[in-house]
Amino acid sequence: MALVNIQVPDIGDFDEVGVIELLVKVGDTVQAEQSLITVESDKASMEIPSSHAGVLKELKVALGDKVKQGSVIAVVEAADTGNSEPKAAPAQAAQAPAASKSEAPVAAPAASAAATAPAQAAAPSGLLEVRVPDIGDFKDVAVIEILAKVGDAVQLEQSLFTVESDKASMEIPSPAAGVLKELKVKVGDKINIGDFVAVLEGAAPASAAAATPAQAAAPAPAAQAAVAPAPVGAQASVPAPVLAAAAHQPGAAVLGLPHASPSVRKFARELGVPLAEVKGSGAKGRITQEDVQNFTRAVMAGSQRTQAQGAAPVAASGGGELGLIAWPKVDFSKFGPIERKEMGRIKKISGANLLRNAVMIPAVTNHDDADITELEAFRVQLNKEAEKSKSGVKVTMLAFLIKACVAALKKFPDFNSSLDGDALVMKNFWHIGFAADTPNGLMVPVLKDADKKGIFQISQEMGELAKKAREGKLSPAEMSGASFTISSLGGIGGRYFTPIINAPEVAILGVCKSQMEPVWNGSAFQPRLMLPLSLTWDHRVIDGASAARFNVYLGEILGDFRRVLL
Ligand code: CAO
Repeated sequence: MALVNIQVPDIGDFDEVGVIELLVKVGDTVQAEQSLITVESDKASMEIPSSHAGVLKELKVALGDKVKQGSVIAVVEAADTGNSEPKAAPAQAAQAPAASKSEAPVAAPAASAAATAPAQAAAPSGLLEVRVPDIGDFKDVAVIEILAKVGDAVQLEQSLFTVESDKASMEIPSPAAGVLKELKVKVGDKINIGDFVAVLEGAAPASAAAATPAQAAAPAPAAQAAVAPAPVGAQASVPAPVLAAAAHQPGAAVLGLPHASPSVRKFARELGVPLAEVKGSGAKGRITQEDVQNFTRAVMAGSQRTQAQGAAPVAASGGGELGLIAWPKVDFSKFGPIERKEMGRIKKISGANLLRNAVMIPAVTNHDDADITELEAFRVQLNKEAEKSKSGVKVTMLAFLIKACVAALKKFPDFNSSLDGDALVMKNFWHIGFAADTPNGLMVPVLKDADKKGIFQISQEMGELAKKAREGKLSPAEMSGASFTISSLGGIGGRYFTPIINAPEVAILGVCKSQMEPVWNGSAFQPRLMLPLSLTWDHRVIDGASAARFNVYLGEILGDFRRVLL
């Protein structure tokens, strides 16, 4: 019996990764290769295995800690040497994780893999053959989950399906944005590098791909894909499979550790769903996104309780939970003809996010009106001038609203923050998301650095982003980083509504259609163009008085736009 430090092995180019899951506790008997913790970067999640069998004496990391190669994560009182002994000598395994590369959580194949990676062939008709990228040394890996269906508009890097070997599970990403015309694999199929797995139509390979089609369309070598995020510039053209569960050994299954792909794990974490309590309906009990959604629905409906909630009846819990009755299940066909239509992927994803945000945020909405009579006249004049000069940039009210919101956010910085535990993360950037109605559902492109841009530039970029959104061509980067969001229904109609906050932001502005109204000026009613504003805010961060002040200030700027300069 000897005490052995368990260190983070070679995890490739990742400098520091966050601990997102503790899979064992002190006192547990662990197997060699059994996963102890899960770490995650923005590209991959990996389980860090124990190099030795024995009893866990100490866990040296907590959730949220950052670790890197060589960090000691646990101390194991190692069992007798024998079958359970790792292949590398203990001293080596403990001191030089890189040396035992074959036992590292993610095998890093030789760089020459890039040369052998198959190109994605672009057919002349605008069809793109999608082939399996370099997935390292894995052969005949099984498809365990299909994540997109024929007809779906898929984004660049959107995962199409998940494969799993005994060492890792990976999501195979789309090498371009486009419409999925054909999916040539089904659950249970075995695939290898280079296999022709799907056809995309209208695919727009990223710019680098256009420059050198054969090379750029080739997926990232697995060495990069597995352990190192491609440099930012290269990401768009070389989608990297996301790797996880690198050391899934039979021991893990014995322990009943949840079996799920990285995206499902992330999804579950976002919703706060304990994966260990979810019953998987996929192959070999794998937990799918739908299982997580069903679990959430069941909890919301009160028919399922998490272990954390315990088995106490809701009434006895002092009302601290959502003790809702079950969702009504009605056979509508009894009342007339019906048709069942499955919801699209974007709707499903945004639905889950909206539900979480609606349930978890104590949100309040303040309604107000802004007098935009002069501003609208100015906007009309600008558009006339643009028409004459053929500059082509059309200015809508939303561009002014973005600029006005930046001014209000600067005056009331709490509205430009995010809640992180007991702290507020104040953002010194002003990236404004705006809801866009698209054939696939609601998307929120983000206009970056709105504070540094003029009305024309904002209008132009907004038009481009909205077009991309409607065509399903927005990249993940174009949809992330917002510090505040505006949802404008002004082009459609309506008076007021209560928008749901786009977490982790803390406020959102809803805007409806302006209309002429009689407004009392102290001596007479005057016809004024009034814009209805609905500001929803997180009451944990903001209070009603600040929200009222924010709306008043916004109204003052929209009423006299020169104030934006003050
Ligand atoms: N009051 C009166 N008219 C308005 C207005 C307002 N508040 N806002 C826009 N309009 C007018 C525009 O001036 C334009 O008029 P013309 O065609 O005569 O010039 C017309 O309405 C259409 O504008 P638009 O909607 O194309 O442009 P926009 O910049 O206002 O909005 C976008 C762009 C992408 C936000 C919008 O097209 C959109 O998708 N809105 C829906 C957002 C949504 O779904 N929100 C709900 C989220 S919660 O489910």
